[in-house]
Amino acid sequence: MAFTFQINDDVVWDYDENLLEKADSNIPELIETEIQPIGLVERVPADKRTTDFELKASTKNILTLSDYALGRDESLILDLGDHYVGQFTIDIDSVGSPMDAPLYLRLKFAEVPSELYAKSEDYDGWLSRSWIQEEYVHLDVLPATLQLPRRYSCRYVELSVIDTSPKWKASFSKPSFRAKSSVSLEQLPSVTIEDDELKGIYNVSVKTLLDCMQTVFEDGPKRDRRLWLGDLRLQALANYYTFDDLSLVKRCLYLFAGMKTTEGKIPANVFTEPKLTPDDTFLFDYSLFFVTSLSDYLEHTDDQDTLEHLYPVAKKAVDLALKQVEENGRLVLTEEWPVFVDWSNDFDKTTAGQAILIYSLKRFLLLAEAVNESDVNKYRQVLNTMIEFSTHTLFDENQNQFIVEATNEVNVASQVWMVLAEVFDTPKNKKIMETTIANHFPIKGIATPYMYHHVVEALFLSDCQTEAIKLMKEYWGKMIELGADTFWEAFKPEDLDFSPYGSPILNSYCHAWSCTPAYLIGKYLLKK
Ligand code: RAM
Repeated sequence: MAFTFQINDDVVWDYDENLLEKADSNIPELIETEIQPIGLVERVPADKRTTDFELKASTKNILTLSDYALGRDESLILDLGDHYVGQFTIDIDSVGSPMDAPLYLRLKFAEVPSELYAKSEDYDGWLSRSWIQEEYVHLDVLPATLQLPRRYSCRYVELSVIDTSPKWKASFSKPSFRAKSSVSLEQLPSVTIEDDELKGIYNVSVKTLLDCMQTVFEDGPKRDRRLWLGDLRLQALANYYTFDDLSLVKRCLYLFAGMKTTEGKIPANVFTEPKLTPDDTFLFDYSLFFVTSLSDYLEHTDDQDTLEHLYPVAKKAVDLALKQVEENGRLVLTEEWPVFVDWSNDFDKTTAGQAILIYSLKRFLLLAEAVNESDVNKYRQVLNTMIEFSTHTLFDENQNQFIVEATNEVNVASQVWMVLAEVFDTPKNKKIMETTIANHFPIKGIATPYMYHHVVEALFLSDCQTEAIKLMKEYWGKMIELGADTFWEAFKPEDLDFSPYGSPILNSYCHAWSCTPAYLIGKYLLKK
């Protein structure tokens, strides 16, 4: 089932002002840090590089930046030394004869080198090209301080002079980047990770999370810069093991709870600017992740007030999802409310969807028990029927794998989500994962760290720790090998140019759902 743009303009929204007020009372104050570029870098010619993730240090010195005056078609690339999210300022002057024409300048902000190699004009994908972090500016009078109003997410800033005039050139000085986040690395607990590769992965995960933590848990500070439920669930988990910023999680839970449809459907994402607005996009699994995120939050905080306020919302969301379950326990998905699972369309997601509902129902039952829900048995019964349907109809004993009922397709996502849903016990889950490894590894056709996260967690949960660590090192480690300062939204090791959007220039390279090694390492490998 594919998912691009959804336009559901017939939706009737139910705003709960009390819940939204609670969300607002937890808006964090952002921490700002002034960053200066550490150097200048240059592109590497195509015949001298193996991937578009390569740049080389320039022979020019950042300390004498103002000496390198630029005329028509000349450019410089500033390197901030790490990935940051914030605002950019630079002083510009003219050198030479009087300034007899405006300066026409292009600034490009890139999270990774490949964005600098990509030509914006060639972009022809399905998401808006307005996400490309690029500005064209005219300056009529120099000297001037150029202070760009937009917030950027980047490591590199390219200054390209489109034109000055033959009589003068533009010279640049005092570049500065005001980085922002709701948390600081100083808040991290001190952890000892002996294995250097895992330590590197942990550090990049934490930086990814930090850069996505703004006034909400953003999915990606470059794009889409908003709160998505599927991302929130994983960020919150990683946050519990790292920054432990509970009020930001609380804020985000209240935002979703305060903006649902009248039937209780929770949107896949919400906007907070210029005012609180739910997006008319709905994903079956994401709606359920409100319930699981609330359960995770409760497990971590024991915040009974929040449970009391948000339980009715969780219950309505579950009731709505259960309307799609047949009496025999089969979940029937629809095109109007698709299940996401991964950006790949190479595999069928029906069985994974069934497992996600079981996984969520189990967590809902914990909430229901905590509030002494009178209908708790009704939910237990549906859960049992769904498990029975999964173990009898969807599990093929001969193959030792879950299938997709309509086609008999066997895919990784079905096994992984059924293991996470724990429809079988650990020894049986272990055998399922061993068969999955034997038949499907090295994995192909999975497009995101989001789905890889679930594979790794299923391995940990089924007692396959060695394989879990191996996969984490191969997948997230490969991004580091390619130069990642923060982890990416989409990454297919077998296809480095992959993008769900038609061009990698639109991909986000600091993406919430890829920060989970911090959680996986924290939960499964570090002693508490
Ligand atoms: C994209 C974003 C977001 C994700 C959704 C499904 O637009 O990358 O992170 O949750 O898709």
